[in-house]
Amino acid sequence: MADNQEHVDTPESNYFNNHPPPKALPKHETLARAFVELQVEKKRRVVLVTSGGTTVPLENQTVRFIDNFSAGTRGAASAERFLENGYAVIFLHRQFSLLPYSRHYSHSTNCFLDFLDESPSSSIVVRDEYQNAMRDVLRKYRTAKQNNMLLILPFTTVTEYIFELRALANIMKPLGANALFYLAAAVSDFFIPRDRMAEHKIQSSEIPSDVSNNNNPLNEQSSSSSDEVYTGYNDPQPSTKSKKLIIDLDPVPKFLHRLVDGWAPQGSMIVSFKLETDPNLLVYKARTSLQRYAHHLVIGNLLSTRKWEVVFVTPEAPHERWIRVPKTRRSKSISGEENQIGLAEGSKTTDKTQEDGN
Ligand code: 9Z3
Repeated sequence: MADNQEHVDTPESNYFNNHPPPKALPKHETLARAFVELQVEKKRRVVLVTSGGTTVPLENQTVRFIDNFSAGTRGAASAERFLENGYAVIFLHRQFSLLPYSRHYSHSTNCFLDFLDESPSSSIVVRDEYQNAMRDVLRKYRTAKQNNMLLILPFTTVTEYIFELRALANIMKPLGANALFYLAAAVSDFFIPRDRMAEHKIQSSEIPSDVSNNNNPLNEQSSSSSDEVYTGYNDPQPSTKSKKLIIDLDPVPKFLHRLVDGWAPQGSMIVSFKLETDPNLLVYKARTSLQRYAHHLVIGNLLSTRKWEVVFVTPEAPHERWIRVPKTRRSKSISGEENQIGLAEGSKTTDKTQEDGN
């Protein structure tokens, strides 16, 4: 069976069979194939870094969508560390989220214009105090580009993300043990299946049928006396009168399982992230994920402390290792950005026990 065809009747195969692939996929596949071929020739290790949040559209012609939290800092910072450590990087990121290197100058608090000045001859120059830091970033960026070490591919929706992940894993097959998957993207757990999605913008009031018979859920799915708008429902039974939008989401099939068991090359390493907000749940959820999918490493982080501490949960002892940026290193960088754990080099580690003092 070809790796990108799903013949068996599972939630994952139904997902692929019932959703069209993203329009950009053939172009991305061509770019990725050429990139991987080059890295195989050069005997380089390749990491697929996923970064940013996936969206869940409420309408096929999307005006509204649900989003997952992620600025893309973890993914972009980690991609830089991988490049510095000799990896070629496929950076699969949410369109317009942070990118390796340019992230230092593209934050809303780090606008690149603040780093520039006009010289006496009217040329645009980098201000003196930022010269060293910017030269350093520029050199690293140029080296990565000139050596064909960085391939940047965008996604927006959760469906695009999943199609891209499967295709890229398949293209990475020739890399074998030289492939690494570093899944930092914040992936939605819920979505509206395409066959239950409104085509046009969901209306909050009823549209007369002689104006439009677009699939306004209010027109189609509810009685004219109701003020509830349903989307994602097969057969809603509205009961009260209020201006509510009620959304019915399905669980996204568990693709990590398919990545580990089939899509990823034999011998490759798979690292996933677990994001929680409740400190009591984090390690439990990370362990459960590791047991369920039997991959190599789950990196757990809490929304509120994710920039300073992460926990590595592994199948091998010590099973749980906390990595923390010491308080003294949590200063702002020259570009005003706070230090953030990328690959955690130089950070302090503790086994099992959580140290105090954050
Ligand atoms: C993470 O936990 C990332 O570390 C963050 C990074 C999204 C918190 P930022 O981009 O934040 O630096 O602002 N990613 C979550 C990965 C995720 O959604 N994992 C799935 C899950 O937890 C499984 S693959 O269920």
